[in-house]
Amino acid sequence: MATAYDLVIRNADVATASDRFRCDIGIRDGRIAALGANLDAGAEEIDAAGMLVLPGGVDAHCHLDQPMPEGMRMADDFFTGTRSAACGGTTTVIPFAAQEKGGSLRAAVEDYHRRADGKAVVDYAFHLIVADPTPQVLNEELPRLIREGYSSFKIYMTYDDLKLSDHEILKVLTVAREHKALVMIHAENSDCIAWLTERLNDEGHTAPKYHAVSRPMAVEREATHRAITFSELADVPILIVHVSGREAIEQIRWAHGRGLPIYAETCPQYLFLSEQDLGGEGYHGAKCVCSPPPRDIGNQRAVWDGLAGGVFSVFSSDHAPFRYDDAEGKKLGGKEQPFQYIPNGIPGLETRLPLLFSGGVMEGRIDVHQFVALTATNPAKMYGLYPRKGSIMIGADADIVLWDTRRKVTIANALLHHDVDYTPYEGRTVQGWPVLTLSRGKVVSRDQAFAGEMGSGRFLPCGAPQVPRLQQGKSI
Ligand code: DUC
Ligand code: ZN
Ligand code: ZN
Repeated sequence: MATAYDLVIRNADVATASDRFRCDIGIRDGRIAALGANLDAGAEEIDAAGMLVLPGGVDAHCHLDQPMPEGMRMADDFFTGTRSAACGGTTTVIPFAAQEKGGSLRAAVEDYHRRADGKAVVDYAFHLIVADPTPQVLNEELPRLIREGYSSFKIYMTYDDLKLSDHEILKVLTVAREHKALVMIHAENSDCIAWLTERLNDEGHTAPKYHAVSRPMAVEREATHRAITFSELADVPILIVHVSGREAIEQIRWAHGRGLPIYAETCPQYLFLSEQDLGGEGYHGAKCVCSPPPRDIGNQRAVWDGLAGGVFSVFSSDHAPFRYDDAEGKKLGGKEQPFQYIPNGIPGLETRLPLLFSGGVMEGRIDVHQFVALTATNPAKMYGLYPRKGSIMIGADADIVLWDTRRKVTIANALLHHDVDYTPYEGRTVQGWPVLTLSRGKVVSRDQAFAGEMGSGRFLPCGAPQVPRLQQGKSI
């Protein structure tokens, strides 16, 4: 007998960014075909009784198999990275196709497709990284790539091989405004970091903990304010990525008070790690070296308040995977390095959702709707993937996660599915875990084990970012 659906999830307690309801979910051809009571039989059925059913997570800031400077290598490729995502309840990832200075953006995109193709196990889109905004890039490559579905790009105010001058940033923002793209900004003042680093080195301070000293909040605050000013001058919305604490938040609140369209992202490391973690025994602090660095407990609280109070639109992992005990990772060249040479970044794709669910929803700091908005719906909207991704509704892809809100898990690297040899969250117990993940109606993880298939993930061209002021698109 023909069945109405390929799969029916029965007795689902569904939460979206706005609603909570009980229903069965009928899935056909990888999409949600029906939401209702007592749906007809499916070829397969899953009973979700007792589980919370949420949209699959959208991790809009993660780095996978990104080409690195000579001698350095990211630990995760598109297979291990997206496997880890799936096991942590994330069904869409948006990593970065990075232009090299002197290179073409188009070449970076083509290279990145080769890296993803046949490997990803969940769906993926690409942000671009614009490192060399030549007239050719600004006038031809970027407009064309935006039209083809690469509608967001990151620019850096620091890192010698990536940073843009203020003048260049304004030119990139002008293109974003004209062609309706969203610019993500890494806001730290490069010259201040260089000067502080020199002083620390002169005093013989080279241990990992000095990474945080070389990048204090003032450095992030100043750059955040400057980025806001550029957005105001160019009259275009921006998104400030990986906001770490109070001082940058104050600038963003100030911008909101003036009605400026400044969006902001934060990440687990600013809620669950602190500068103390960089000061661990020996070289172990290198495991938590990322930029901006984790701050202190008071700043963690400020970030929680920002999440609860609407300062932040997006919560991403900023998964930037480097192995610890590895000559291409944190021990670059096979030895312990002065802090300024330690590869920046920490793993977090798989732990992003459980950490926020536990610390946020279970501990009452945010509600489940905010959780879904921050981790799935808002990033899908902001990066032009909604309504295909980011919610549970008829017509959307069947990217669905069953959460066991009673399950307690003590995080251990041995349980995770990335290819990194540590997690900064080792030993931390969380309550609430994604026990079943569906990507377009297919099970990709079950009970903390990978159950998907290499290469089943598809590339997603992004539409125009759904960011109000960008869509109005008036010209100067
Ligand atoms: N910025 C990122 O966005 N990710 C990793 C490191 C960094 O500085
Ligand atoms: Zn960054
Ligand atoms: Zn990043």
